[in-house]
Amino acid sequence: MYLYNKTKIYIVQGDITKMEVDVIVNAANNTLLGGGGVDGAIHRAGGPTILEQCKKIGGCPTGEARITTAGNMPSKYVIHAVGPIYKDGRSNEESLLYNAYYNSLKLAKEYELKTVAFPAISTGAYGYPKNEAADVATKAVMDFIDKENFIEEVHFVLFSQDNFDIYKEILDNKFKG
Ligand code: AR6
Repeated sequence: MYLYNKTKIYIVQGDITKMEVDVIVNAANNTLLGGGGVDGAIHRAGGPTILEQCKKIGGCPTGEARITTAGNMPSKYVIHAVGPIYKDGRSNEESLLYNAYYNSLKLAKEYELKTVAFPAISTGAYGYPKNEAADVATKAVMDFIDKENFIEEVHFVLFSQDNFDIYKEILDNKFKG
């Protein structure tokens, strides 16, 4: 655990659908109608009420986020955030990924959700290099904490060992000394 201002930041290796937090974040696509990866896992674990709500919302632009309840999962809500598809690193990917994290936390605050779990958005099917994505994710979260004193816990839930190791190295470095 890392303590940043008053917010606890955790890195966890595992399945985000199992997290007992107020809200888990999904790595969704513009349609919000489900897909593979963490999106598929969330819709499977949460059940059909999530898709029903997503259909009513009607989509989400890249870099933004929308909220539904969490169906059968232990969390209360799901924030569906849309990260960028990685092209060449010069197509606004960094600010779109940053915004996906930052806007998710804004929405969590709006709904008074104090404990939040994130996956590594865009690092699977969307091909964002994992190291760079982890830099952006940790920066966006820490910037939000700097500006808005609200979130109590942020959990970065990494499915793979390599992504866990990347986050550990980045956070150890940020917090050393
Ligand atoms: N818990 C936590 N992380 C997971 C889980 C899980 N259960 N399953 C996979 N991951 P991806 P993207 C990790 O592809 O790159 C979908 O089809 C995975 O190892 O899920 O943002 C959507 O509908 C990877 O590190 O999301 C979109 O069309 C990370 O989650 C598209 O994929 C993100 O991989 C979005 O692509």
